[in-house]
Amino acid sequence: MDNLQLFSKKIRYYTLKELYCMGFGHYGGSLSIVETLAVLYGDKMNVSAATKNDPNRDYFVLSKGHAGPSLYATLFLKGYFEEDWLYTLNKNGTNLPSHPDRNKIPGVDMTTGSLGQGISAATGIALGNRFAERDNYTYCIVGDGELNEGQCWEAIQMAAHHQLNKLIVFVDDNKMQLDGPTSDISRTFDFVEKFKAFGFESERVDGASIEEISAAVERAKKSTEKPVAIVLDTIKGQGIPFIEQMDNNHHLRPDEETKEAVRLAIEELEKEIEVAL
Ligand SMILES: Cc1ncc(C[n+]2csc(CCOP(=O)(O)OP(=O)(O)O)c2C)c(N)n1
Ligand SMILES: [Mg+2]
Repeated sequence: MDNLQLFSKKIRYYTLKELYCMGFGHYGGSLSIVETLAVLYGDKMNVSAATKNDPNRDYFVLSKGHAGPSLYATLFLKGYFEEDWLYTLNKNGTNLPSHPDRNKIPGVDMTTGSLGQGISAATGIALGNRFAERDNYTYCIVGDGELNEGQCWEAIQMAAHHQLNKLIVFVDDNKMQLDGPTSDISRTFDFVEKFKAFGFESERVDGASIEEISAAVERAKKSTEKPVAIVLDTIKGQGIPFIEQMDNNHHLRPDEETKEAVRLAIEELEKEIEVAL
């Protein structure tokens, strides 16, 4: 197992542990971005706990803020805070509310949770970095359902207008939103074609493939005039088969039987990580 595969396994393991400990939470959308977080924080992004306030670092905005638990697992693994924080997820007095809070959490660049606003902030951050003549990248993850929000398309249009080639947006196209398939609720049509029509470079990759995501980021970094949208073909609940197969895994409050299945999945991941080390 290579380093990024192992890193993604650890992110998935700690994400499940956090949610298991809390007793409920956003399982589906946290799990579908694990491989992307592994590629970004394990390889592509110029970030570290030691340089968290350096304005020349890369920036990251989790626009689909309800996936906070997998970002927190990643930031813990990168040394931004201690493990015990993870098990206070969403509890009274916690530093880790269910959605990212930049005033509480080291390594979080933007407070998110109100869908549509994160991608707008990411566009502003990328524009600010351009004005400051910085050479850094701004990365953002939006959800497919989130892209129903009109505000997203204002930001996308503005990013293209300003030729923000150092803005790289990932669309977590897991085809599901809060209460059903995105295609039933408000059809998104072809994201790649839509982003291209708005003035972005865009391509679709397998969002479970670390190799494909890595290669897409490398191609994105070659863009000289256009921002880039990488559309991730993902599965809501990705990597945990019994969760993938649920009709609705957006927010789970597991009963005893499901809790036991989550516990076994955590145990399984722990074994796989031990074998790989
Ligand atoms: C402005 C706003 N409206 C509604 C919500 C409630 N909400 C939270 S998650 C979600 C569904 C988002 O779907 P998607 O972007 O596809 O997320 P994912 O499938 O990755 O979980 C909704 C409607 C919100 N957080 N913000
Ligand atoms: Mg979705």
